[in-house]
Amino acid sequence: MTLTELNQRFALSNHVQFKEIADGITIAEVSNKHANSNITLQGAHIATWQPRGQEPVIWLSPYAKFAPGKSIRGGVPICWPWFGPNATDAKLPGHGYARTVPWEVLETKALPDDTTFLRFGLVESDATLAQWPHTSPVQLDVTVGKTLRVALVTVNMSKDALVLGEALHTYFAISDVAKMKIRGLEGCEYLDKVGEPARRTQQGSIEIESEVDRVYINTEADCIIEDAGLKRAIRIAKAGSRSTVVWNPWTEKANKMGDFGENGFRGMVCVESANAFENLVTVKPGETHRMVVEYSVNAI
Ligand code: TA6
Repeated sequence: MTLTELNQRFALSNHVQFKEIADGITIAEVSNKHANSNITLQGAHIATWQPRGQEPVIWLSPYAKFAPGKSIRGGVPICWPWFGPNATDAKLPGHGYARTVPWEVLETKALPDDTTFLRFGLVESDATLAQWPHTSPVQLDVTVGKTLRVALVTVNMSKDALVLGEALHTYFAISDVAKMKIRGLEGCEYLDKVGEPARRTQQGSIEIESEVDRVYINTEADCIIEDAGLKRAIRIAKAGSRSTVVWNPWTEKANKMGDFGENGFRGMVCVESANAFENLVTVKPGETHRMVVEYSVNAI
């Protein structure tokens, strides 16, 4: 669909407009009385979300690349249909392909409370079927308001049960990593991926003073990022997700990645609502699986 057709079919005055921001990269620019958000059609990737009167809640690297087939550093990358390396083929892309392929807009609407609803569907192609030979349409429903609501919905239309890994790999903007703590995972078991993989139990809230890469398992509780610097708490409430990933690359890894900028890692933390490792989801033929996450912000 051309940009003109996209705007004719799906633009909504005072809510949604489509723009091309780089060669081959189109965004839905969402703006309503509650918040602003930009979502790229590639990856159905929420790049920004800023409720009115707030600093941005979602972190986007100033060095993020917007190019066909490339993942974006920051925002809400969708990891699907696997999380991390592919279990059987190391050549397949880490975190699946959903974040780097085109998605189409299926619906936009202004809701009565003046929030904005958008539905995206991943466009299946020979390239996606070569990596995941199953008929399993996946959609992303996004409601932009004072709260950001995101639902990743997978339908298994194939004859076999599917084993799915997934995450909303959300990057949060924080004042400084030294000034925040994460609550909600106290007492949970996690797989520690820094150094020799190990299994540990979380004691107290999470404070970050070096590289952190952890998959907390069997956890459905809300997480709260308490940011003393910005005097706000970001709440992450979820359903259909039993893992939570906490990640900050710290200096060396961030420098190697090349798209964080100097000390960029200090202003972000990923708290990812996921289904990974022993929490992979089995979706039976004909079944629908939903992972739904709501982000909100309160002053502290
Ligand atoms: O979710 C944490 C993680 O899996 C880390 O291991 C980390 O390297 C990362 O995601 C970022 O991955 P990416 O492929 O986006 O560079």
